[in-house]
Amino acid sequence: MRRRNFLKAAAAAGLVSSGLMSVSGRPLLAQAPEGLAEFPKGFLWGCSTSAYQIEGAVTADGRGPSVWDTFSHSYGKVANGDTGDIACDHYNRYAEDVELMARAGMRAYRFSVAWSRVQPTGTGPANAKGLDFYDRLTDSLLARGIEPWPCLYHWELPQGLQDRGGWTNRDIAGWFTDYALLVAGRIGDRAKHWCMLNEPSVHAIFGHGTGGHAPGMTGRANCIKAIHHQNLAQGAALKALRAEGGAKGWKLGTVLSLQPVWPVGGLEANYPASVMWDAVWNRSCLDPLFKGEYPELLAKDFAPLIKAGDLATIRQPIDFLGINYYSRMHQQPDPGGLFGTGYGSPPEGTRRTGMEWPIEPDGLAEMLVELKQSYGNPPVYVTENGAHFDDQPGPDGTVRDGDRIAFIRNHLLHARKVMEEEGVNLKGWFVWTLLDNFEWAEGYRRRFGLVQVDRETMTRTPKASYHWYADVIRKNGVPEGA
Ligand code: GCO
Repeated sequence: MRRRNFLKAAAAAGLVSSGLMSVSGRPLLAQAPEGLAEFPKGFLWGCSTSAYQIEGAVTADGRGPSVWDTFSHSYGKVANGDTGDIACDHYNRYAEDVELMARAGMRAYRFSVAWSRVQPTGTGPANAKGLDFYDRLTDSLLARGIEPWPCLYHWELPQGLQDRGGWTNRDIAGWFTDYALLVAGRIGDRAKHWCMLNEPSVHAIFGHGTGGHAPGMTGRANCIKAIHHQNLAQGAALKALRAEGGAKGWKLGTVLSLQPVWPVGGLEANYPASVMWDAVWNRSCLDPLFKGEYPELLAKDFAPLIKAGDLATIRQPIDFLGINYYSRMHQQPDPGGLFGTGYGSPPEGTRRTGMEWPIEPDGLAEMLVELKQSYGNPPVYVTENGAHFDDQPGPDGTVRDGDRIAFIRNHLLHARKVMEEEGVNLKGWFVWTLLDNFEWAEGYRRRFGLVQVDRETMTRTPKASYHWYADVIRKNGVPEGA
């Protein structure tokens, strides 16, 4: 079975790395007269952010501390000692940020809700003032014709819940569901698209396995617990929201980081490591959600945690799947790694972003095809794609971030190709991200924004990529050569 998967991945890779022409030489992209790779009518264009990375105002209006407050204030955890205390001051400047999105023509905005604004210690009655912020934000988005896409959890657990074990405590499924209902009860009359979690496997791996992210827990067992309990919480919340939201027309989904995993150098010896890492990173959340089972390779890890009914709770119908894609991962054996695997190099000659992540836009196409072939071709939105490059303002103060433009452009073109050629069900695109922001353990030294933020004055200055993306939205396609 392992070998079959590998061959399938290799076939998909061949399929998508053959350039932008079909074998017959027929151009695969719809070419408008002016040379535009057009997207289908109604394709949804927007951007994504997350609360801790942009909001700041960490003690405003009764917000309680989250694990990221604790972590970023612990010595040596974040580059340069940066914290999200001020971040982009979006809490106070949200109207200006909504205006920036509107001026670019964006029609959807995925933002996350900070649980500890809503329930300062994680359980109990709602803090009305905290919810007021998301109420104001929702109204201001709708006033500019932008669909609000709230994401209920983007990694900032209330510290009060971490003190009770956080994601290693299975009671969190109930805590999360109560919280989800409070948020949906407040803005669900206007917000129709709901994302449950952001990248649960990544949160489990870095936050609970390797300890490089908040809450800084470590070990394979904690990582596995965090995966299972996030899956369970997601299932319970989906079920509860589905019961409430039928009449309100809610569209329910979740967001996973999906990155094809390849064996370093294509070597047979590295193949088991790649399959193992694929199971942890991708399939430990995909498989239980779509198939009601964990990957065979991890069955022993999960077995002690699974109680009767858990897998049925996790396997919920969803209206859409959000996928965050940045690169492939290349794995090889590493006895010191959490699952006996470790990162290795991509094929020689592969370019990299400022994060050192390989630039592999065909990996997105590969993943979209895999979702079609193995998971029933669900409606998919790319809910994050973008890049950090060390772009600096030129003498006139503007940032000409050609690398970022090329990055997003190439990912769009590869996605477009498999939409047309393979019939993958891609419905929209959310660039990561609007603003240069707090990039977790990397602090502010990494900048993914379409808009530059001056850290002293908080002045927002659109980069060249912002104007380019606005043009893509206006044309509903990627202009040739741009
Ligand atoms: C993640 C998150 C974002 C990141 C982005 C760039 O994937 O880590 O969803 O919060 O900032 O992906 O690393």
